[in-house]
Amino acid sequence: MAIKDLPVEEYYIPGSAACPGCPATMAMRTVFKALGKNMVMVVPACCTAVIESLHPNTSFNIPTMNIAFEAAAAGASGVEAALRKKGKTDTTVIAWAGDGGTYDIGIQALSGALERQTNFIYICYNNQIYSNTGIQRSGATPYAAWTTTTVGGKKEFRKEMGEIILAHHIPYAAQTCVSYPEDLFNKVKKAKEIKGSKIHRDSCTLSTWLAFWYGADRLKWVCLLLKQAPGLCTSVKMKK
Ligand SMILES: Cc1ncc(C[n+]2csc(CCOP(=O)(O)OP(=O)(O)O)c2C)c(N)n1
Ligand code: SF4
Repeated sequence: MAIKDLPVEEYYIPGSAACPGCPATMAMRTVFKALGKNMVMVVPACCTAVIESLHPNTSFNIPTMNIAFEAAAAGASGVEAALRKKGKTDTTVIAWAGDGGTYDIGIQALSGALERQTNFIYICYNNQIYSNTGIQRSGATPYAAWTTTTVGGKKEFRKEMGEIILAHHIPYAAQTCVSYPEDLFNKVKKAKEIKGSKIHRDSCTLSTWLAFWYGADRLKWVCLLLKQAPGLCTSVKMKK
């Protein structure tokens, strides 16, 4: 899938409150194209809750539910259960959270949802810091990185979240980088397709986890230039 072949429909529309050039919004636009209109998005406290724009305006042309910082996976589990009860099994439920909301405060809800094999796609957009509140360190911040709470450089190594996710035995987990939009598109599309085929085959439900990395904001252009810096911007499939 080349960039010129991506669907022309736009569900990320003008009016966004993101920083100009925000990689999270570039990725979101691609994810929306991969999933199409029939989706519901659940967003905890993070930059994306601001990017959406102030009520009553919105830059998302899809139903979106905002929820507390720690509750993305729990909220998405509830939305998925409600849709299933109504027989709307063709709607994709997507939880979209930052690394703070995933590696740190949201990990309990995420682990529970994965262990229950919840039928949703969870996407962590990993800028490796708490952006929305001004560059504090998170569990995803790399060793030695500067943040406002690690002024001398972070002394700890980041969590290996991919390995934690894989330990939940979910059928698909992947990571990608915003500098590879085709890769991101294909992986999200695949995540959606796996759900469909599995449901047809044995009626089980499954969870999908995707993460993309773009480096801390001040490093994002370095990332884009280097394309693939080991440990910072990776584009490898973790498990199928
Ligand atoms: C319980 C709770 N603690 C703190 C906050 C304040 N808060 C809002 S967004 C945020 C940082 C989110 O970081 P991350 O999940 O990495 O997303 P990003 O801001 O980078 O998009 C914090 C600390 C909050 N909303 N709720
Ligand atoms: S701080 Fe970073 S993630 Fe947040 S809107 Fe700006 S560029 Fe995007």
